[in-house]
Amino acid sequence: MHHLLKRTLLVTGATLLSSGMAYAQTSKPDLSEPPEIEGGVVGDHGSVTLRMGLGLAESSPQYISSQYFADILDQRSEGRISVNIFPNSQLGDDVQMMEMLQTGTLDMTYPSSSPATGYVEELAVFDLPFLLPTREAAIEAMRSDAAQEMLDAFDGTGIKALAFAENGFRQLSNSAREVSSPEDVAGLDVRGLSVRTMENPVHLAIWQALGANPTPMAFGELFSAMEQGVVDGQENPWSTILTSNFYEVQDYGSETRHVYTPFIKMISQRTWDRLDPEYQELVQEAALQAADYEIQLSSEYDDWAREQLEERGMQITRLNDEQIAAFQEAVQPVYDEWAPRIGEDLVAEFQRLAESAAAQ
Ligand code: TK8
Repeated sequence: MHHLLKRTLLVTGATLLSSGMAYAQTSKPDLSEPPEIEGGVVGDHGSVTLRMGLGLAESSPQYISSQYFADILDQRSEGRISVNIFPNSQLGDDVQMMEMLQTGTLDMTYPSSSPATGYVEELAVFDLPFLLPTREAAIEAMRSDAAQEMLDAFDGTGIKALAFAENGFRQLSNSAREVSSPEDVAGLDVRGLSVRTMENPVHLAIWQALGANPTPMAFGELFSAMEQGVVDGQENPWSTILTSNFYEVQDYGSETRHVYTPFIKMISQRTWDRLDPEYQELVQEAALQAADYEIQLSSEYDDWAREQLEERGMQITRLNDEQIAAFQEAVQPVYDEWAPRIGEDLVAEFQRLAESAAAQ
């Protein structure tokens, strides 16, 4: 759908809405309630206020699960531990907020694993394209011993990594053309798509292998870059494309599911070291509970967000097995380059976990 037509429809929709004639647009699906908060009240070790910076919007699974995290701490400390959440990248982007944890100017953040490979390079295993084809495989991988070793490997960086959660399956969106093949990305008689990537070398390699012109960029700059035509497209889960309003500047979506990205719930080592051991135990437990809830929310968002995007005018192309296979073949060079650098054993372990999840 041409973006001018879509913009007309949006204006029409807004007019109808203001006149009360259009249906109410809910901001999120009918989400599961968070699990009952279990566990007793911890001892009184003083009052603590934790400042947490998030990249995504208040309607995102990332924010909603962080509220649950805050509720657990509040209830089990009788209000002595409170969490102030700052969403929408208002305190900075993933890289900046991780640096703020290192200096102690921010207490917690919840970035994607991809921009954190500078701290723990093995995290790049999650960036290998099509490695984790299902949510079951991704959960097996995130809850594996190998994944825990990656969290532990943050020791000494000034960041304590508490738990993996779900950002989700990444999908391509763009404002130039429908894409259902690597040739559509590269453009045969037109230029290759300019695609924003996260600040991560494997993602850069993926889009180079597909013939795109990739541009690493902080998430907080992405909307205006697309609005101004600095980049044609980007890639994120449907729920992010919806809750960050990317559909306003992106006409086409392609269900590539090319990478499953985790989030990592993190706390500043300086903040952690100041907490009483009983508070530390509670924060760690609450982080894992919030991470499990976030995975549930994200799975509930997936298909609903795609339908919402189509209702808002995005033309979304679903890819069949042969079309996915063409993308998998085109990005094989990424494995040739990066599997040895990440560690063949770790890659093989994740492939084994993915196969065992598929067999269940
Ligand atoms: C939000 C980011 C975002 C990520 C990206 O802070 O940068 O595209 O997928 O969700 O972590």
